[in-house]
Amino acid sequence: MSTPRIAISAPDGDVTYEQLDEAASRVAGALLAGRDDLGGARVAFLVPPSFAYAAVLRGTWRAGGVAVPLAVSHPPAELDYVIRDAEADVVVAAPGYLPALAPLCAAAGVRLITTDAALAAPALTAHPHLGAGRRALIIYTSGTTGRPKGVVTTHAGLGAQVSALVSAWGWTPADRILLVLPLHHVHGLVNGLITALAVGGTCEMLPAFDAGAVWRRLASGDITVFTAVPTIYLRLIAAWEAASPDVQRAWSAGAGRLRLMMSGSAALPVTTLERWRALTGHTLLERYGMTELGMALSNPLDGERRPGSVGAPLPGVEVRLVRESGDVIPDDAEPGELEVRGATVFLEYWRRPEETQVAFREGWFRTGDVAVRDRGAYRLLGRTSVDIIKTGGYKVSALEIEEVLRRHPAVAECAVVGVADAEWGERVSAVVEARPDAPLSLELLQAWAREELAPYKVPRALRIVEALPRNAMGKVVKPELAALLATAEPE
Ligand code: MLC
Ligand code: AMP
Repeated sequence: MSTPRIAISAPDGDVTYEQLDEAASRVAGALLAGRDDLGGARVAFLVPPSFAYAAVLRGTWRAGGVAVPLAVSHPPAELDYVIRDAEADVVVAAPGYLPALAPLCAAAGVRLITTDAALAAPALTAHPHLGAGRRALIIYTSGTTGRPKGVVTTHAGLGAQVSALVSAWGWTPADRILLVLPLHHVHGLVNGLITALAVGGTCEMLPAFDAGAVWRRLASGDITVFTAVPTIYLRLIAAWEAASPDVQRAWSAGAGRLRLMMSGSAALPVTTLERWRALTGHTLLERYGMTELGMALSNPLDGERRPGSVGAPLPGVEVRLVRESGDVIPDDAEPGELEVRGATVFLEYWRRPEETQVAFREGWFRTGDVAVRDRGAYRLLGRTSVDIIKTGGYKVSALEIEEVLRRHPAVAECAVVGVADAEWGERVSAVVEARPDAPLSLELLQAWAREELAPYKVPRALRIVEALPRNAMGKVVKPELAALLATAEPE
């Protein structure tokens, strides 16, 4: 008799596909609470990386619900925003998060259940029919218009995203991915968890990123696939350099046995790619994606992986480059905005029809990323908006942070930008016009912002100025701020 396949290996145990299936049916039963079909009701859930997380995700779908993963790193203000914006029908929480969520759910009038209760419910026996066009997932992402928006993907869209990855990256049931990324974004959730489960592989989850723990697991010989953001590779390189020569040898040899190591969510510096190759023998496979698209461009599994390039369109994905005028760019070498079309593209921004409409041009999704094509492969050059920051692989809206800072009593006006940073890619930085008679320091402002914002959105560098640089129209000139902040030490 063959040993049953392990679906999830996580801090709360190793579970087989059969056990996961049974657990998902219990969660579905708890969510439905006697109804036949959730009919697209939103199920928000705050669950750390675990078997319970996968059971809630699958249980939500089995019951006909739309999964809205909440971020374990977010303070109550951001959780409250998502629960309300998504108009969640129910919130499922790991028991440790009850104290934070109970008051929010009570105030919003939303049902709150624990993962323990959901996993102990009687298993559902009859499932609602799930048409592929039904909404499956809402992931919140920042944009250039204030507060985060919910990106809605259907079951068909998710299926197309996963199929593209399985065929491009050669996923098989023999794969075991080591997952250390947060599960409220597509990199960890779709590329990691959902794809591994879709092929019948194993998803091994660590509770959070820890460089030593990751190296030990990479060196174990059990792992076949690893994916991370550039900041994580830098942390792993730093840990390797601090280790003894024996440990270094063991780690390098073990990591060299994986079949695939990938980087994405932010630009991979060529120096990081080269250092990683020297340590492990792997040329990281860099790819480009977005919450609205899943993955769109990728270097090849077999064949030349070009440093500094994000490769060619994945199967089923069409891309084009467009001038500001809207003309499509026919040739290599001329940069333009990257636009994407295909079955992987999201359905809509949740309850934001106007923002959904302007995000598309002639049926093509406008990414806001500027790229150039070179012999069939694409290189990213930047973004069309200075108000989008990528830090540690997280997308952050400068405008959202400015709105929060402006509420501080000592802040007369402020402007937030991303400043290039070796560790984080970009670092969230602020220039503030302080009120003349009010005391202000980085610590005070950070403490203030931490109440409202996730840690990666809190400004790390600050300049206090008498007047922000403005143009003749009175608009703050952000490029000038970047130069000012580039020389500023954290205060
Ligand atoms: C955290 N800190 C930061 C920071 N984030 N400082 C500056 N800039 C940032 N961005 C600070 C914290 O406040 C804290 O400071 C200290 O660093 C440690 O915080 P932490 O939360 O414990 O950070 P850490 O665990 O070290 O996290 C680093 C990380 C994490 C790289 C593991 O950022 C991460 O998991 N990033 C992945 C994001 C991701 O998955 N993105 C995918 C989006 S999908 P103090 O002072 O309190 O000690 C997407 C599409 C695609 O982009 O293409 O994939
Ligand atoms: P998100 O909205 O969090 O899904 O982030 C998507 C954004 O991440 C894209 O629009 C790009 O700006 C950025 N991104 C993703 N992959 C890469 C990459 N390989 N290189 C540079 N930027 C990337």
